[in-house]
Amino acid sequence: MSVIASDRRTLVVGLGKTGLSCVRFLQAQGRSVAVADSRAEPPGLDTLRAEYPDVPVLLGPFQPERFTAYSELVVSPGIAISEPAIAAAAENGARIRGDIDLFAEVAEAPIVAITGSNGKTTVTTLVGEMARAAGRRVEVGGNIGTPALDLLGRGADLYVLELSSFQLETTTDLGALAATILNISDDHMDRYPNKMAYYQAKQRIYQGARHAIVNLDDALSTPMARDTLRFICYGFHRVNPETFSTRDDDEGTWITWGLDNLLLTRELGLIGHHNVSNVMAALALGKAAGLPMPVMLDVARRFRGLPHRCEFIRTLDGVEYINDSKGTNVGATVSAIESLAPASGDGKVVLIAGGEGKGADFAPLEAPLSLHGRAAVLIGRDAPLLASAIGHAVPVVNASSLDDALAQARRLAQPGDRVLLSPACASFDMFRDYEDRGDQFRQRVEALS
Ligand code: UMA
Ligand code: ADP
Repeated sequence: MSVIASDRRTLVVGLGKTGLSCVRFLQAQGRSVAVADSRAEPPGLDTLRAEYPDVPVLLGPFQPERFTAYSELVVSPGIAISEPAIAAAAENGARIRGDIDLFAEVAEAPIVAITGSNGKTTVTTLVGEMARAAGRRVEVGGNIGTPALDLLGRGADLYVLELSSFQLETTTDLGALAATILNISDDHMDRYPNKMAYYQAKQRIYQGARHAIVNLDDALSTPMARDTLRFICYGFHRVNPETFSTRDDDEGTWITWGLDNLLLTRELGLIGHHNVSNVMAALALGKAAGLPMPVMLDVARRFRGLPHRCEFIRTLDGVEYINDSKGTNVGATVSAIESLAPASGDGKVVLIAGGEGKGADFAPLEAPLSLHGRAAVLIGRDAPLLASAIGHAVPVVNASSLDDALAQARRLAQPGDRVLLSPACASFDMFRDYEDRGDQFRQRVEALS
């Protein structure tokens, strides 16, 4: 119809938050756009029609013959670029981009860019808080919530962006002041043909960067192409110059920079070994961005973490209840179990896990559960897969609902134990999202008597 015949050359694919931000940006630049979404009623449709009644919208299944009419596609992160209609447009010579690619071209201030399988939101928030405390006009966005393009025009002197592999696969030459891959473990294996493809998408964060922040405890965080990158490294128990690390002495465990003690880990408002790693990453990113060390350390002491991430709820009958609903992949749950296993006495972890596993291999859960697990209570679609992966490590029971899971976990836990909701899975089979899952868990735990 008229869209195909027209001279509109940019197609925004996807009409969620990102799609809307792209339309606003492209229209402000005077470029005419059309929008496609495979859903009959995409979330941003009413807003789009109210703001831009003239922008054509293609709804319903993507059709290759329609997409090939455009010379540029700006694709939302929720859509795989392997979609046949997108692949057909690419084969036809169309440029395939994403919102971060548009953003990088016009960003008005340096970018600190953070990706990784786990810890992105924690580190992004920490760096944002550090920059704010240092008096910088910082804007924080990306996968964390506010689309990057919506951060433009606010007078920022620094951007801190959380970036997903989905956003990075459509981004070329980001040119960040400081970039990091915090860690790599399996995630989104339902979207990638293999681990390498997921890893390569993450590596794109280093393209054109000035500083690479490298996690010495995860070799996969090292840039594949080094070019002119300057490294700032971090990792546990290293004594290297230009490196954030840790060192034990009579007073406890210190976070260090080179030979200097900076602060004791027990001073941190965050709990868990993985969060010490996150704090070191934030300090390294902040250092690359020129933030003063005393201000950063002060924020590290005050920052108490975000809801649904190893969040302490209450102690009942000598058992602590922890909400780690954001533990949505195997790596996150492994680190939550290891970080939260009671350090002294006979205390163990009763794990509540399950949901949509996104094609992940659950085998890495076996070892930490053998060491630290009392039992596992399984919920959701992939409970049988989990049961076969961890059934030799701990006693496993199935639960039909979150209420049932909590009742069973309470029955199984002994004084000194921790009941940990860290599902290693996405939530969509039983809940609206991970926040809904965590909120429901918190409410039920608070109501226990
Ligand atoms: N969808 C369709 N058809 C379409 C377009 C989208 O079915 O035509 C579906 C997608 O498959 C997906 C959902 O709609 O299930 C949302 O996709 P989207 O790309 O429209 O999402 P936005 O609302 O634009 O939100 C996106 C990020 N979402 C995804 O990557 C799925 C948000 O990250 C991000 O906060 C926002 O941009 C702003 O940058 C969310 C997320 O879940 C929190 N991210 C994943 C994660 O953290 O694991 C990567
Ligand atoms: P992301 O934004 O990457 O999902 P979050 O900061 O929201 O990361 O943390 C999500 C979960 O990942 C946490 O609840 C915790 O279980 C786990 N996690 C956080 N930081 C790390 C880390 N550095 N290494 C491993 N797991 C982590």
